[in-house]
This record gives sequence, structure tokens and C-alpha cells, in this order.
Amino acid sequence: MHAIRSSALPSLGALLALALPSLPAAGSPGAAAGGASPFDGARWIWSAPTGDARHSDDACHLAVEFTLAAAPAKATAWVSADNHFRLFVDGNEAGHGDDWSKPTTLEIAPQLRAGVNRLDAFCWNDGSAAAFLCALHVTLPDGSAQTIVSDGSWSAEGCEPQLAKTAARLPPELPSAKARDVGAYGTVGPPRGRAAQRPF
Ligand SMILES: [Ca+2]
Repeated sequence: MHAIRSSALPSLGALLALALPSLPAAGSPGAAAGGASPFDGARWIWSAPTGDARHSDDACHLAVEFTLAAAPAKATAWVSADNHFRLFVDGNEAGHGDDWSKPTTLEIAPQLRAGVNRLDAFCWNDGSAAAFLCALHVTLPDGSAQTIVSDGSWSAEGCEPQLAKTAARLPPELPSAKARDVGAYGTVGPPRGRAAQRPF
């Protein structure tokens, strides 16, 4: 199973408002609190020690494979982690983030191709809640949209924090376990797992 679903892209106004929160919403209702978000449908995920789904590893490797019918015309990844992530696209490091409240946006169409692609994230936690969130919005040349979101279908395994911070190469195989589903974006999530408003 792949974490793929089709959906309409968020409105441009919503994207601009989220990317530039200090600017006016330019009349887009989607930019208001509680409106559409690029992360809608995504789950906060992490890895759990074997046999103990209540706790989180200090650091982890998360990965997912997905199939595209064609090389994309546009592909924007929205990514956040509590507290740190490094994102790899088909084996190459594409970006990072260190503040869950400020999602990283990455334009990764040039790195994607027709057929099977792979996202990997090395993540590490500074303490308390630990979670990773990702939504990749792809537009294919024929105008169709495809969205890949972080959820329990992703593969996951714990790793040493130092490995997460410094690894330059990825293991060829996906992690053998499934990700721990920490909660739905917008209903739970960092900080500290409390029932929350949308964190962004
Ligand atoms: Ca944390």
C-alpha cells in the first residue's frame, strides 16, 4: 500500500498565506484559521521501539515509495518535524527543517520521475513530543493531481541520533516496521501531543 490519494490542490491563496503568514490573506477564505491546509489528511508519524507503541524513539528513519504515471510538472513537498528532519528524494538530500512551527517547502519536481519514487526522512527529537509531518502535492503534465501524505503506511525504524544527523547514504531497503501513527494533523500533534488547534 502506498500513501497516495488524489485531491484538489489547495488554493493558491491558501498556499501563499501559509508560506507568508505575515501577509494579508488576499481575500482567500482558505487562508483563515481552520481553512484548507496543504497538510490536510496527513498524519504525524514517528517510529516506536519494537513492541512498545506508546513510546517514541529518540531518532528515526521514515520512508515511503509511491508511483507516478509521468514525470511531474510540479511537485511541492511540505514538511515539518518535532524537532528536526532531513528529507531525501530518491536518495538525494533535498532539504531540512528544525522548527515544527515553520514548515519547510521544497520544489522537487526535477528529482521525481515516472514510475516508482521514494521519500526518506531522518528525524531526531530534542525531547517531549516526537513527530514528523509531510504532504507532497504533485501535478502531472495532464493536469491531474496526486498527493502523498505521511501516515501509518510509511516504513519506520529507530536509529541513533548521530546517524540521523549525519548519514549521507540511505539503506537500500525500506525500514521493516510501519510508522507509529501519532495523530491526525489538525486534531493532535506537537507541541506535547495535546489536543490542538492547527499548529500552522
Ligand atoms: Ca520534541
